[in-house]
Amino acid sequence: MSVAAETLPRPVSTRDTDKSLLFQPLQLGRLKLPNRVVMAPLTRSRARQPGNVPSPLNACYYTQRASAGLIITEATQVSMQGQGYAWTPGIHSREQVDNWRLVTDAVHEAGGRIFMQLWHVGRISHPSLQPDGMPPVAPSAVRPKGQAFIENELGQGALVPFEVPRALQIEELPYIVRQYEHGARNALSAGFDGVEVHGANGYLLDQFLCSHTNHRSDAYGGPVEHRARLLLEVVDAVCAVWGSDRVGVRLSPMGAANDIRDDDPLATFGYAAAQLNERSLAYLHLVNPAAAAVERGAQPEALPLSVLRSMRAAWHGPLIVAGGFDADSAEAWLEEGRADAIAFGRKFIANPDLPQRLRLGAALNLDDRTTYYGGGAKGYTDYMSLAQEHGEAPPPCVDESWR
Ligand code: 8OZ
Repeated sequence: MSVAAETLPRPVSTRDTDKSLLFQPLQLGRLKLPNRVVMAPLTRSRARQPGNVPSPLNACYYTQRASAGLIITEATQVSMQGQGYAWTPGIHSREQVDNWRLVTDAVHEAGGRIFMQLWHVGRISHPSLQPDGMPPVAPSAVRPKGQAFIENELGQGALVPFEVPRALQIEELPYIVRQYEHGARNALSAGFDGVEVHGANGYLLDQFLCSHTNHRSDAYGGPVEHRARLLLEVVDAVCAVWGSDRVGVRLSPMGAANDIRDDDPLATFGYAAAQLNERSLAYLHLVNPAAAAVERGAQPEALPLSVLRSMRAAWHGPLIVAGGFDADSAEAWLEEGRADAIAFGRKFIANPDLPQRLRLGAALNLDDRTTYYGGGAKGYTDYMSLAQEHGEAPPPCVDESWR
């Protein structure tokens, strides 16, 4: 997109954007990012049905955001068992792979870079989303507090209480690793630039990692060396497909999403960071624990930042941090060396041209929470770029027939 500078509003920020670290390039494994404004993985529940297949509308949404230093896709289930919400896309069927190819081609054509986030939800699911209506699987049979988001008989989204998951037997764990490996292979054939293993936010790998959800007494439970084993086996299997310099991992130290909790986050996440460091991955991606604490209404404690500091010390590669950043706090974190790139979620939902807006200090569109999950173009592809607001670019694609 090209916009004559004089048609744009004057920057309101006093920041010197020429010196801004957000707009310095960054080498991330094999990939060189033109800026450090990363699009965070964002569940939007708009895959085409039946089959949870990416649609041209999804391709339009990602392509609109191709100016991000890196796009990380919405969490994408590696198997039917890995699905936990209505209408999320998968990467386990031929049709899904073929249609993700349309997304990656369109993003590349627009000059962007895109990693796929590989996902297995574990217990954060519901029998209605599982093969043969089976209970969801987990490290231990511990029911999460809260509700699952499913599709009801009328085809609408509905919240229903979680049920007790089935504890995986140790003999089944190689099959879990194979699901991720299969997803990783499929992502490779779909033309992605790399993959991110979703080890955050209370899903399967986090359920194994954290003490409150993992009550196992075998080689995958108990001490942190055991609880981290599945995560590391998955990462190693995915690296064998992609090469470690095209693999990132996302963790959420001290997160509370999806009823997750760990007794000793400093030890657990310090160990995970040190083990991942040995694998020379493209990046580590953290959900800022302090932002997570604020989100759940807790006082921002001192501990979250010490967890972050200890992970930064143990992990020597590029670090992406996400969670409630604005232009100034993002810049400050980069300047202070707390992170190498910043991931933006909600701001990217409402601002397809977020890097340009941040660079110019332009006003940001506000996101509409009521259109986060499910539906079509509304609240998805109809947010305007600056160029569109100024009549310098065609209006956004909102063709509902694409669904
Ligand atoms: C919000 C709603 C549904 C899923 C995550 C994949 O927290 C998610 C998610 C977020 O990582």
